Amino acid sequence: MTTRHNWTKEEILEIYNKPFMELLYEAATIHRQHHDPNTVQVSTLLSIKTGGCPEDCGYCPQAARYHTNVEGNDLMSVQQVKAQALRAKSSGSSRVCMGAAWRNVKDGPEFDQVLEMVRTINKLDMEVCCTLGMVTENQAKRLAEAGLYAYNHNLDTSEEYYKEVISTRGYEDRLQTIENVRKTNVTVCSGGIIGMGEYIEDRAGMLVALSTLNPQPESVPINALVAVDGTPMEDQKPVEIWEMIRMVATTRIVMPQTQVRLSAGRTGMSREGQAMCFFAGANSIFAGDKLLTTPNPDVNEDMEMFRQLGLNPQKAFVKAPQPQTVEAIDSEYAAMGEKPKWSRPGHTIERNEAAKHKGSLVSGD
Ligand code: SAM
Ligand code: DTB
Ligand code: SF4
Repeated sequence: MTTRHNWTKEEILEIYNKPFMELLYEAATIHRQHHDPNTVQVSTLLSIKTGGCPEDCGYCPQAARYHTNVEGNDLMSVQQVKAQALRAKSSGSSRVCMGAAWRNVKDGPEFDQVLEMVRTINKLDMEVCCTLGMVTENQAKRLAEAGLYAYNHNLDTSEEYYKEVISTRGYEDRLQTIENVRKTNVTVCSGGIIGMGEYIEDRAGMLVALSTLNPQPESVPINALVAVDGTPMEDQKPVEIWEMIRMVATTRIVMPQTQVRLSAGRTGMSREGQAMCFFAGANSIFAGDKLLTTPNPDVNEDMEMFRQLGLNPQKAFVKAPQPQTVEAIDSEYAAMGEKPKWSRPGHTIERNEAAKHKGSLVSGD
């Protein structure tokens, strides 16, 4: 079967709403045609710069404006990152994903330090992924030359619902960053979150946006919202496992070649539930005792689950070759004088405003 890039919302909704057993069977069949069903890619998350983010993403504990218990940290050192990457490798991880609570990458010493982290991890023969917010074409190129394997930049939800979740940037900006990464050899990791109060139509809308990209993202993370106290979404009800399985299965069917990543929210899922997700086509996970700031299953528990299910961690670089580090000529980039024009829609989102003021009312007595 060839990969289609013209899925419609109606078609995707029809798949999502199929009788459960039909959906599972169809997804599992497609999964087996394209992947080894017993192999799961394991990626370790590392928050290299935590908290203090200027954005207003309604789900995010790292947004400075909400009153969460996240402790902000400066950028980690290259040595700290190397030590963590070695630990991750010894526990069976083939990829390290470094996250920064930034709106976008800014050229300068901090970006240079991130480039050095990328070079260092690539030299350990691990796949390196970064999620640093919006990047320009030049920045994507510099990351590629440092040896970056993947860039994570989520669409999060449908274009329509995005406006109700974030006001400090637009959907177009997200798509533009993905396009910038696509101009390099770096693979694209882009997915979203379910359980933010969206309609099923929004889930389908997000899958339309992702599956009509050509090529489709090599990796699609499906996160279940982790509702964190102090964020505008603190009261959202947890996603039911059935919804997660349906979302994974539908993603697998419309993006047969992609690695579907069972992402945030695994601490709330039973082993049986996760096994159903793997059966429905999930073939990668985020490992590590923490995601970026919230809990994740213990690494040993995950390894025990793998043993129980007969799953094997995927080796590094089986899907795409190891990137070669190219000596970057920084002056060339400086001469380009690139000035990114990221948007700032700035409309008002009631629940985001309320969350911003809530903490000050409590502590302001
Ligand atoms: N600042 C960068 C950005 O926004 O692209 C990178 C880090 S950001 C934390 C990466 C992704 O984590 C978000 O796009 C979102 O999909 C996911 N995420 C953040 N908070 C979450 C939460 N509470 N529950 C589930 N996923 C979450
Ligand atoms: C993704 O889609 N999920 C990961 C990764 N990409 C960077 C992050 C999940 C973050 C969950 C909330 C937190 O731990 O702060
Ligand atoms: Fe900042 Fe990223 Fe969190 Fe949004 S999701 S507040 S951009 S760290």
